[in-house]
Amino acid sequence: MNAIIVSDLHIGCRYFLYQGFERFLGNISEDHELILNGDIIDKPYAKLEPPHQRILDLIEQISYRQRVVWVRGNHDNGYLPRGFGKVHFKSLHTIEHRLLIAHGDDFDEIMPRNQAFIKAFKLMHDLRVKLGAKPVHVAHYAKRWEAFYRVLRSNVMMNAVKCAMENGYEAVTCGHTHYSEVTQFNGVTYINTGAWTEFPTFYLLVTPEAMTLKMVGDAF
Ligand SMILES: [Mn+2]
Repeated sequence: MNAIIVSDLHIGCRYFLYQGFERFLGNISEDHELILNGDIIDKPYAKLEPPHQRILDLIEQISYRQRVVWVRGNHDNGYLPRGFGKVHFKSLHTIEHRLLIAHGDDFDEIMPRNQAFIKAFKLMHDLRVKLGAKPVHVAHYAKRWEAFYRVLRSNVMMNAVKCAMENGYEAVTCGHTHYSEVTQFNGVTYINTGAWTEFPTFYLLVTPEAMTLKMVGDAF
């Protein structure tokens, strides 16, 4: 079976790269399952600008011609629009025993326990932008805090790998950290598909032979 997996679109967020994503959707083969691995909507039920709403409409249209699975993330948990095409909403997804697909927030022991810090951090970031710094998504800014970011990333990776091992999966893919990477840990392949809020953007291509993290380039 063939599948295309993306995560962390954050539709509705000002940093969502909707133009690139619209081109990307237009190039997806019909014989591929499209898997949206969490944080697809930034804020459920917020009114969307027309170009962002158009992406949701396109996803709905695609669901009538090929299978679309939406794995919930921490931003879109509980987002179940009525009559949203044939989109399947799930909290976890799998491809045979090859790949476990989870957004990654369940593996994150750092962020939920540091809400006060995260709140202060977001506030500092907002103020920076108001004072004239180049606006970027807060996760993009957080990457400058390398030590903190490394702890966050490896925490998600290690718990994801542990879960994959315990349940007999060869590989696991997550989003959540907004940091694309492929690593091997304890014999399990961990693939993070990054986010569509900053360049470059990525998708995971699954074919019967291979799983490949691809950068979205000129082909899209
Ligand atoms: Mn996210």
